[in-house]
Amino acid sequence: MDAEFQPLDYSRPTPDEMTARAAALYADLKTRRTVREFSDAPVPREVIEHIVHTAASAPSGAHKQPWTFCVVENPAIKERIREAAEREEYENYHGRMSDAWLADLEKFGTDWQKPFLTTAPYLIVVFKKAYDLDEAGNRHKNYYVNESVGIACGFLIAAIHHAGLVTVTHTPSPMNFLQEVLGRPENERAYLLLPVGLPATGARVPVIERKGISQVLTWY
Ligand code: IYR
Repeated sequence: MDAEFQPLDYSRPTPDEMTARAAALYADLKTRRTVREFSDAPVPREVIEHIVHTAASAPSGAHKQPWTFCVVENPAIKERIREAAEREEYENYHGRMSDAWLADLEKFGTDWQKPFLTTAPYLIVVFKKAYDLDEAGNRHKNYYVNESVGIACGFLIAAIHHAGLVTVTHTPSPMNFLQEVLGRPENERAYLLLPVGLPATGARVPVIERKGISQVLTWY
């Protein structure tokens, strides 16, 4: 069977337009900060829907779109997620993480307590699908699942920032409890947990520096 193609929907920018657009996106995204102090102020569902739609527009291996975005707004479910995450994080901070790791985290002031899991109006739990399950229960392989879902999460974080919201890329470890709490099917594995909302009034962030362009870019 022949593949079906259509013309690319595209308009070519001038070099000046390209430069201006690239610079404008950098100017916006460089102000993004990971925030751990959230306001409980409500955020329209519609905003979250656009953000998730943006994430789901990411490229993926063989266009399998191997992801599910679960948005939790129910306070009782947020509470259960917080309890389970804090139980795991307590163990992480009291023995499972190396001294070097704990030292690397010192400047972020993190600990096992995760109040943002109940304060933020939404928790977006991203699941990766190692394979797809059809109605008959047959497995269909997905490709480059980690790369695909990682790229989608990059889109997601950029979209959250662009909307004027904040998040923290939370990776409770292990995070299989999320599959259980949310009753996800067997082919889904939790990948990232992103609380989303407005920053708390007076929220503070650690003083950090990003690498300069010459430290991250090498021309050949
Ligand atoms: N998952 C833990 C620990 C943690 C690990 C890294 I790497 C960080 O950049 C931040 C935290 C936690 O969420 O506290």
